[in-house]
Amino acid sequence: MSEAVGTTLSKFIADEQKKSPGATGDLSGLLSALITCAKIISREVNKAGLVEILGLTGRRNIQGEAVMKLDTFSNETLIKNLSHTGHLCIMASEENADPILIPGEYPRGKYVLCFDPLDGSSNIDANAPIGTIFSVQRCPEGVDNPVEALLQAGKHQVCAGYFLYGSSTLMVYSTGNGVHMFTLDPSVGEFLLSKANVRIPESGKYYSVNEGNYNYWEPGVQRYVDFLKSPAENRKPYSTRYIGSLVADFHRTLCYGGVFAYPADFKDPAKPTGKLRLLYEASPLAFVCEHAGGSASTGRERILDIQPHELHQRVPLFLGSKREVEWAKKFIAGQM
Ligand code: AHM
Ligand code: MG
Repeated sequence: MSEAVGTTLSKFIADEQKKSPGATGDLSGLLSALITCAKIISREVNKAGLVEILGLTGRRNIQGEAVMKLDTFSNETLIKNLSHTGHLCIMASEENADPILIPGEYPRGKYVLCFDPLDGSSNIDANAPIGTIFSVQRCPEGVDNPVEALLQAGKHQVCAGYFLYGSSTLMVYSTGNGVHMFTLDPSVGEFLLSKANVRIPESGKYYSVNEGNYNYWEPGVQRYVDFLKSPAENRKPYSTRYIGSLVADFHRTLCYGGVFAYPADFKDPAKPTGKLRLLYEASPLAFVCEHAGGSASTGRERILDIQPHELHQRVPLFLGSKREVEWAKKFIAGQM
């Protein structure tokens, strides 16, 4: 396989497929349909400042958050362009309360897809980077009800990744064989390989967290963040970087190392919870992060080991370089 910078994504996927004897081309077909969706979303995101597309639709999504028009557009683009492909048996989107069934007139395929169609959408009006996150699992044998197939632990993912609509549009993904990064060249309309086998640094100098929640964190998390920003162990204090767009905050963490965290908070003292969703956000990014040599944990449990019990389950998340995620676990366990 050529890993030369500039290789087209379609060739890269075809070469990857050749490495799996018995591959039917279904996953390659699904990825290629996803890539087409991302190109359409990218085009609209780039146009957003030019046309009257910004603003609230006036309805709220099932998480109770304001839904921007581009969220709806991205969600509909994915559903419309993936339902008929014959590669999927079911889908779930962060924007839909219920699973998305494949209409009866189309063939059912062997994969399950979960996605966050436009992560970070509260940043659209400020022109900050936003993205699409996806996770692919196999529909297990003997599961008659495809809804059950959605609730699988993240370690069973066969592919996960994201598209980042920033100063350029990127795709970063893994099928369990390294993490690879592609950049959309708008002049040819193709994603070109920008970096094969991306590795996250063993440690970094940035921490990325919404520190406005400090007073609602458990003491172990407070002590962890205090530790990062103090000049402990003969090192400089960590610097903070926080966009508020998970996919962009994670991408920076992947490139430079350090940690992204969205810990559980006690805003509702009876029900401490994280904010980010297991199936659409934490699990796919954990898959990418681990395959790049990093770690992903709730602070107590490996993200990829969590058996989901509901579609829109939220989890605490510590994601990034091994050293900083290990420290988080130790502070939470009271060992540091
Ligand atoms: P969403 O845009 O899909 O609702 O995602 C939630 C976003 C994440 O992108 C980001 O990490 C987080 O919410 C930021 O939350 P907060 O504003 O509480 O810091
Ligand atoms: Mg999101």
